[in-house]
Amino acid sequence: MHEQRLSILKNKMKDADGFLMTNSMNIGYFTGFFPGFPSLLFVPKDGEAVLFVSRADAASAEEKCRFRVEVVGKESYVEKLRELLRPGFRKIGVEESLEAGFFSRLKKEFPEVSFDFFNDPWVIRSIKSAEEIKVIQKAIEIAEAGLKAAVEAVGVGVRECDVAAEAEYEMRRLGAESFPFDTIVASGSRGASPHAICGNRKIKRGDAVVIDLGARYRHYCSDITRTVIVGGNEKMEKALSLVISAQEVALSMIKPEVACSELDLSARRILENEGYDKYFLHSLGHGIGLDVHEPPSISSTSNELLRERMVFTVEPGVYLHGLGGVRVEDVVLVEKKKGRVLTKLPKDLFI
Ligand SMILES: [Mn+2]
Repeated sequence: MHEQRLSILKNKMKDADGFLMTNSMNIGYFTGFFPGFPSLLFVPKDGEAVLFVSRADAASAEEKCRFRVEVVGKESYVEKLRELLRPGFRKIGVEESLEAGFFSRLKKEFPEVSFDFFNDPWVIRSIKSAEEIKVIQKAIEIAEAGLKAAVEAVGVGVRECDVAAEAEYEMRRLGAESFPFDTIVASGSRGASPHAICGNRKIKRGDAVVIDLGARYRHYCSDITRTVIVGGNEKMEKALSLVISAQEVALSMIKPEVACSELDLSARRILENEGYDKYFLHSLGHGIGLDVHEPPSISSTSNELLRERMVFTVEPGVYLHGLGGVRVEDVVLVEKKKGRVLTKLPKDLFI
């Protein structure tokens, strides 16, 4: 499997002599070993890949990495790299996320080499294998159980952080390794901010409560949002049903070759009909996998096309300043002719 992933990468190198990676998720994806400390993977176009790891990672890297492992001791990564960069290497691809300090060090140490940015590792990662889809499905099941536990905990007078605690406890019990982002429980006016985490605010009657959480399982992430309206609140209920319709329209359009921007715009148009598009403050969704946010970007400015076996979120929201917010988020898999929603939790969770 990892040999195959590396050969896909090598095929994308074109005129580059090799590819240098420091991103731990990329390294994990291509080698099978997810480093806990700074590491460097060098993949020459011709020849053997080498993973440089720190002494702290040495034992587990040797156990899990499918390729040659070199332990970096007192010497620096750059010195190790010098042994590998054969004279004649002219162009090396580096990740777009490469740390600026390390990038300028590389340019200084190897003036004869041009280091060009590539995003191929993420493009390759955006197409999921059957095995990856299974693992994501499990991460989703854990998050759904967490969300259910959160919804059961919601009530008048209950603090947001107590709702989050119930969700996280349930997810941990079900095997969540960690949480890919801070659990969001944002009630009442706090919900008007799309990324409010949870606070000490006590939930009141009439509040819309946005619950957005995820779990990490065998390195893969899930990300789900549901909004619960406590007691009645006509305005927020209307906003929520509008957001649900916007999501349904976007979901119905999913199939290979559709432009990601078109999905975003289709949801935005539904909100626009009611004059709510100006309250939709973020893009429609994002790819999900080893990272909770990865390509494809489902936004109005995205130039990517959907491809079979991409997995991403669809999460329209409406945020009314001073009043509150509503958002629903599901994870979808692109199949041959349509999108398959991997999330099963019902959407209209009025209580
Ligand atoms: Mn999300």
